[in-house]
This record gives sequence, C-alpha cells and structure tokens, in this order.
Amino acid sequence: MGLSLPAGFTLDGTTIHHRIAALAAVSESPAPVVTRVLFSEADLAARRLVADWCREAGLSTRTDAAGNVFARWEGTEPDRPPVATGSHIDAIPNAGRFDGVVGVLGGLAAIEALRRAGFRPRRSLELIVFTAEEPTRFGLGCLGSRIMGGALEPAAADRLADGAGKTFFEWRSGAGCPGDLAGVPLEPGHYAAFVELHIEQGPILEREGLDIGVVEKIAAPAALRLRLTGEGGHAGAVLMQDRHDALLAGAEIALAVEQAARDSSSPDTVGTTGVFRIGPGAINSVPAWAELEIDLRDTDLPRREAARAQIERAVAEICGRRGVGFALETINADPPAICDPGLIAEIMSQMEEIRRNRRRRCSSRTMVSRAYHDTLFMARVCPVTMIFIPCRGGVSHRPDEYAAPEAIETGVTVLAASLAALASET
Ligand code: HGY
Ligand code: MN
Ligand code: MN
Repeated sequence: MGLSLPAGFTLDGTTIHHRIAALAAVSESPAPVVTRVLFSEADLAARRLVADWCREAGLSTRTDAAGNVFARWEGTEPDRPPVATGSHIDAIPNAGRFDGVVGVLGGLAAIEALRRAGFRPRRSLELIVFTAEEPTRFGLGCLGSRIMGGALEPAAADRLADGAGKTFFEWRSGAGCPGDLAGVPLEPGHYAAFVELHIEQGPILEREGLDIGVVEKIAAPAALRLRLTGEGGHAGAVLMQDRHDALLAGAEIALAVEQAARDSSSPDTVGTTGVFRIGPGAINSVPAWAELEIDLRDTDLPRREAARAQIERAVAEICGRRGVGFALETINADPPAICDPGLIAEIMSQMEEIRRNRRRRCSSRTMVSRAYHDTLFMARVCPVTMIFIPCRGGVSHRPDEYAAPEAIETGVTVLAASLAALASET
C-alpha cells in the first residue's frame, strides 16, 4: 500500500502545542507540575476539556461505566470493526505534561488533519481516553483498559478501594459514571487494530538520534502491597534488642527488592519500592507499622516471576528475624504483550512512504516498551502496537518531562498515515 496520507494533509502543530499547554494547566499542583489523579476535580475538568475538543472536531463522544471516553469518526462502512487510537490524561503526583497526553491530543490532531484533507475512512476511527492508566488512586494501573480487555472482573473493579476506603464504584458514581461495569469489557475483535502514540519514557531514541520507535513488546508489570506490623513503643524505653521496628524491616525489604532485580541475568528486570509509609510517625516512637508498594517488571515473564519469588522469600526471612508481622498482597501480575508484526510492518511501510515523499525524516527502529500502557490490555481485544517519540533525556514521571514540538508532529504524522492505512482496509 502506498502512502495513505491524503495529498492535502497538513498538521496544525500550533493547536497541538496550545492544547498540551492548556491541559497541563488543569492540575492539582502548581505549574509546571502536573498531577491528575483519577476522578479528582482536575481529572474531571481535563476530561471535559478533551471531550469538548473532540466534539468541536466533529466526533461523537460517549463514556462507558468505567469512565473510558470514546470519540468516534463514523466510517463509510460503520458495521466493520473500527480502528482505534488513544492513551490517558491522568497523571501521577509530580508528573510532566506529555505522558499519555501526546497519545490523546496527538490522536485527535491526526484525525482532525485527515478530516481537513478530505480523507474518508472505510472503517470508523475511535479515539479512546482511558480511565486511570496510572495506579495512583487504587494502586492498580490501566484500570479502564484492564476492564475493557477482560483482565479485571467488573465486580472486583468496583470493590477496589483507595487509602480512605472509598471504592471505585463510589468514585465513578460521583464522577457521573454510575452505569453497570458489565457493559465495559469488549469482545475480542471489537476493534480491527489499536495503535497508541506515546513518549518513549526512556533514553534510547534520543541516544540513537532516531525519530520513531515502533513497539514489538510491552514489559510485564507486577505490583505488590506489603503491610508490616511491628510493636512500636517508646524510643527511649525500648532497648535495641527488644525492638520489632516495622520501618527497619521495610528498609531491608526495599533493599531486597533492589537486590532481586540486580541478581537477575538481565537488565530488563527492574524493581522499585515507590511507596513507603510508616506510622505512627513521631520522632520518639519506634515505627509500629509500615506499608510498601513494590513495582516489579521484566520483558520476560519467568524472569520476573523468579525475582518476585526471591522478594517473597526475603520478606519472610526478614520479618521472621525481626519479629515483624507481614501481609503481602499481589495487586497485579500481568504477562507481557506481544505487538502485532503485521501492524508493525504497516507502520514501517508508511514511514518509508513518508520519507520518500520527503515529508519528514522518520528515522526509526523497533523496540521494547519498559513502561506499561493501555496497549498492554488492548492486546487482549485486537492487534496492537505503539508509536514512540523521543523525550529529553528519557525523563518521565517528572515535571521536567519534555518532548520537542517537531518530535510530536513527526509522531502524529506517522500515526495519521497508519490510521489512514488501517481505516482504508477492507
Ligand atoms: O508505570 C508505567 O509504566 C506507566 O507510565 N503508568
Ligand atoms: Mn505514566
Ligand atoms: Mn503513559
């Protein structure tokens, strides 16, 4: 198939960058920090803003009971499985403005540019804004796409509770999504394909001077929640040999998480203790309890599981030696996603055509995604892949996260050509 971009295709880069800036201002934190936790006031305001932009672009919008937003461009053959793109706009505390947003606003810009150029999709095109890709509210990532992909039972999803005990059902009802979650899971084949545009959140593309990464595999994420119960007591009165200090048990365990990842035969094994709470939190009180949330990933499932088993053994040994009680909960332990070789080839072919037409350089490579994404769960619904663009220094999940306008526009151009090709298929 030749270049699927219509002859009159042009990108409105100014609007893309203006919208990224406008969305970044919708945050629970002062600029330049972006924080948008599921169903917070900022998240709800951001959802309204993006849905308005989609409707202004002529797309019809709907929201499912989990809060996933779908913006649709009806094709000439609307009964065929649509082609979808999209990402997330929720953001962890102290985040940047590009993670997820590039895929949502870039997907919208790609659709708008195709419409302006007179393209008519045979298959409908849908832009999806997924609920809670970030794990912040409930400790579980990809909540919306996980339910859509059938990886999380609706009833179990509704029982998820935040630190204050407020459930997903209560949160989504308060956010105007009271419907039955049973309507959220999608049948395999509901979409013909799903392609997500995203910043790489790693240094490879920038280091190699490349414009585009096409993702072959998405690493397998696991998350553990560990509650430690010590004895606490008076910091002056309890002698060292009599202590059961929950914080120190947790500290040893956090180091054991690091060790389990380092002991792996591969640099693809990564372990992080990203949450470490203690109590009662007084300088003159021996920590009585601790709560750790542990993120463990690998591109290889058996290797990740071996690291997880090593961590579980370390928890038992450390807590036994220190006389600290523990409760270890697996929040999720997902397999990796393998992206579709046919989709990857199609995107590579579109980039070849874009280069040939001298529209953009589009130097590229295939690669692994070490971050997880909604694509991980959309892989259970249809063939998927991702289009990565470089981000400065590979930095992400920090306010200084940055993707250059030219990089974003190249990514959007490649996405538009890919969507046009896929939506034209019979
Ligand atoms: O943690 C991740 O990989 C994603 O950015 N939520
Ligand atoms: Mn993220
Ligand atoms: Mn993301």
